[in-house]
This record gives sequence, C-alpha cells and structure tokens, in this order.
Amino acid sequence: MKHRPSLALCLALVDVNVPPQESDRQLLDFLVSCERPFVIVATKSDKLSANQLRNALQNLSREHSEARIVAFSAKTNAGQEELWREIRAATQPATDASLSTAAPLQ
Ligand SMILES: Nc1nc2c(ncn2[C@@H]2O[C@H](COP(=O)(O)OP(=O)(O)OP(=O)(O)O)[C@@H](O)[C@H]2O)c(=O)[nH]1
Ligand SMILES: [Mg+2]
Repeated sequence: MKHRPSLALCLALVDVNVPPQESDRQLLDFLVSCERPFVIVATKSDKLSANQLRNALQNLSREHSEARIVAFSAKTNAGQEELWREIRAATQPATDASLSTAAPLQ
C-alpha cells in the first residue's frame, strides 16, 4: 500500500449519511501520511436533502482539508462523471501531458 507504484489513485468510500466515523478518519489519515493520491467518494448522497448533503460535505472537507471529495450515488448516478474524470486524470497523466506539451503543427 505504501510503495506500490501501480496504485495510481485510492478511492475512499465514505457513507455520507452517517456521522463521521473514526475508522474513516484513520484510513484517510493513513493515506495522507503515506502520500497516496486519493479521492473521498461520499456515497449514498441521494439519501440526504440538499441542505444535509451540503453540511455533510462541508464537515468532510473541514476535517480533510487537503482531500478532493466527490458526492456520489449508485442509485441516481450523481457524481459518476466527476469520479471518472478523477480516475482518468490519475491514470492517464502521460496522455494529458503529451497533449498539452505537444509541439504546435507547422
Ligand atoms: N439509496 C442508496 N442506496 C444504496 C446506494 N449504494 C448502495 N445502496 C444500498 O445499500 C445497501 C448496501 O449495499 P452495498 O453495495 O453493500 O453498499 P455499501 O456502500 O457497502 O453500504 P453498506 O454495506 O450499507 O455500508 C443495499 O441495499 C444497496 O442497494 C446509494 O448510492 N444510494
Ligand atoms: Mg456493503
């Protein structure tokens, strides 16, 4: 886990409708401590009202200020595109870099 180069991105699934869990905090602190790139996937986001979700996401980002967070629902597919973008960005850096640094066509 600490040294595997092929592990491009960790997806930390956190159930956003339950209060912050110590076990989640421990896992996220561990990922930070070993400098593993990760995204928090806030699952079951459809179960909360818009207000509740906003508060829950704010609490998560307050507690894990360095983390990117994607609100996700397997039921409504909310967050699916954003999550794929994060995965692609983490797994295709060479493609992105070669596109942005490609020499202009003469
Ligand atoms: N409303 C809703 N229900 C979900 C979602 N994801 C999973 N579930 C439901 O939650 C139950 C557990 O499904 P799992 O696939 O084990 O999902 P999980 O995230 O591991 O959830 P837990 O096991 O409950 O911690 C099932 O009844 C699923 O249908 C979601 O995004 N929205
Ligand atoms: Mg389960």
